[in-house]
Amino acid sequence: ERVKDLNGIDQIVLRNSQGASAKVSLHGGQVVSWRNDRGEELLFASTKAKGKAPKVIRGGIPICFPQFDSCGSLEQHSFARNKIWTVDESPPSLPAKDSSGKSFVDLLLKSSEEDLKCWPHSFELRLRVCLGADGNLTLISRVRNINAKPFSFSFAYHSYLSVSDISEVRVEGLETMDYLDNLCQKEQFTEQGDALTFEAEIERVYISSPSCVAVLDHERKRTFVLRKEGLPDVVVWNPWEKKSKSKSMADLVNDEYRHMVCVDGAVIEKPVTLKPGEEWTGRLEIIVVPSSFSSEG
Ligand code: TA6
Repeated sequence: ERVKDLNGIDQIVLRNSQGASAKVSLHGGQVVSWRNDRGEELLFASTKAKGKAPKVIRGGIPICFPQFDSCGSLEQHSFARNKIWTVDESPPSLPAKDSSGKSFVDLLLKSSEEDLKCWPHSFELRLRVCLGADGNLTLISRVRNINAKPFSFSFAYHSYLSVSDISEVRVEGLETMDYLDNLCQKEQFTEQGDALTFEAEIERVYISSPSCVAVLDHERKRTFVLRKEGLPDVVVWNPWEKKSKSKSMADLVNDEYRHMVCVDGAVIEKPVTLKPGEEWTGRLEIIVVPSSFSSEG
């Protein structure tokens, strides 16, 4: 069904027959909520964040396109997440349910005159958000170049996962992977540990990472398994205390940083180049499994 947020912007609510739900805002095409069949919220959202247009709430899964971070000429994580998207009516009406009981919505963002001023490339970005009959969340993005010349872009599903306490979180699947450390001028290192744990601020881009990464929340006996296609990199970020108190993180209050971890399916190190008419697809599926399965689980 459709509801409205604090600013009167439409949100689409997806539900499955088990009672799980997801909520997608037309503001940025952002998944702002994903609940399991017990109604537990699986994504982090800052309590203070009030979705002020054009600022998005801090949390959920912002879509970072056509540029992740501020490594280019555009603003932090660029503009797709600050725009108002539309429901893509060409597929079946929303929220569609298909035979397997999954519920999905198709959203569309087309480059506007305003966008072309800061990023002179005509594109269509289609996002399908799907809540499976088993409660899993799948996001499929398709970027099409409808321009007359090639363009390149980076992309990330900036996923704020809700965790009991960051010091109890382990990330598996990135062992021995090379990463760029954004806290050390993006210098390249190799992961040594058997799993990534958190004792301080971390902001890393793991390059050519495996298709499957697991985020284990020890206290809640819950593991998020992220399976990705077309997204060769993984961003792992937690601001820790000092950065979370900085001006740029004004919407992270008190010790909220302890209850979130960003593990983003992304394509950053080698941006995608599309010729006119070409299309790229980036697919992320997040599965929640009980207890501390390893990433092979
Ligand atoms: O995850 C990497 C990062 O670029 C961090 O540097 C931090 O700025 C964060 O993303 C910011 O995300 P936000 O949702 O605040 O735009």
